[in-house]
Amino acid sequence: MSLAAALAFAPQAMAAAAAPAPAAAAAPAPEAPVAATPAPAGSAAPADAAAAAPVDKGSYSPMKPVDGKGQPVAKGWTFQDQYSPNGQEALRMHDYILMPVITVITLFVLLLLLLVMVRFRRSANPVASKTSHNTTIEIIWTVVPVLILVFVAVPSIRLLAHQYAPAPKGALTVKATGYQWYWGYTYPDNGGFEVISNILPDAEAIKRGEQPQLAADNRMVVPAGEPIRLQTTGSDVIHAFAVPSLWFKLDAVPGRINEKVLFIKEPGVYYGQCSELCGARHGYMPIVVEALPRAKFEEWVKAQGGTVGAPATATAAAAPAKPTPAA
Ligand SMILES: [Cu+2]
Repeated sequence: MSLAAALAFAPQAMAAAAAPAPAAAAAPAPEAPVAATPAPAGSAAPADAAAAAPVDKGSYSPMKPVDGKGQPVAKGWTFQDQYSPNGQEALRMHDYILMPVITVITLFVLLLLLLVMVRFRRSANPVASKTSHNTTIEIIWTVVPVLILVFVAVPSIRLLAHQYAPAPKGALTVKATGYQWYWGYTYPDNGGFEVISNILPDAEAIKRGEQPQLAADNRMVVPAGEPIRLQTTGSDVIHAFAVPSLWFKLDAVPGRINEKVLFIKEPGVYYGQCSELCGARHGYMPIVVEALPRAKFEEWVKAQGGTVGAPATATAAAAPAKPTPAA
């Protein structure tokens, strides 16, 4: 039960974190050199990323987000709509298994409590019973909870297994690197270029029709409808790559690569945030994933100066082609 509960509640906490930031936080911290232009000011940015930055505007323009899709909604109190198979499975489990079970048990216990308080209060029941054992009821209250736990464990373990299924051979690899305090997205299968992604100032985000605090100057663009091998790492401290509407959350740890399959069912813009307290501007390194049809994704890759169609061999070996910031 605790396993399933942990699975179900972690993203909920994220959804809460994604809720509108307090007004006080609305203004970007003054000392932060957030790059408003595509070319990041951060000196930590690898040189080749800066070279790849001048984007060919003719072939790609950022997709407009759809209200309520891939982002928090005003007064939202439950999970965001899910756009990955795992997310949909998990949401079904939450809605149709966990919540009903929790509700029924809670009401049942409340009922028993009320019954005891009313029927067995001292004035109504002056002489207390001395009964201390009842085999039948003891068997029932042992067996029934066991059955409930088994009933919950089956879909829970199945979901867990789906979430950790490895990426199929030939899946596109994308590496998300957490920096203090922005994200870098590397495409080892497409020439190894890196896109640096900084938060947009609130005014600019609103101008572009995006939610303030969640918009970024450059997005992690990926193809929709296919499994992506998403790897995460950190260059300085631990960050976490998390997108609630894609049921995706994975720590980005310096010195190691974490890996999980990201499958986005349909094109769209999906927003997330760094979800591991990583320092002063932890709250200002949003994640924006843009899923495009395969052909449009390839256009975007070419506009970044990347390559398309090369055999996806030696993808792992492609990663260390340039010095990794992680010591
Ligand atoms: Cu972070």
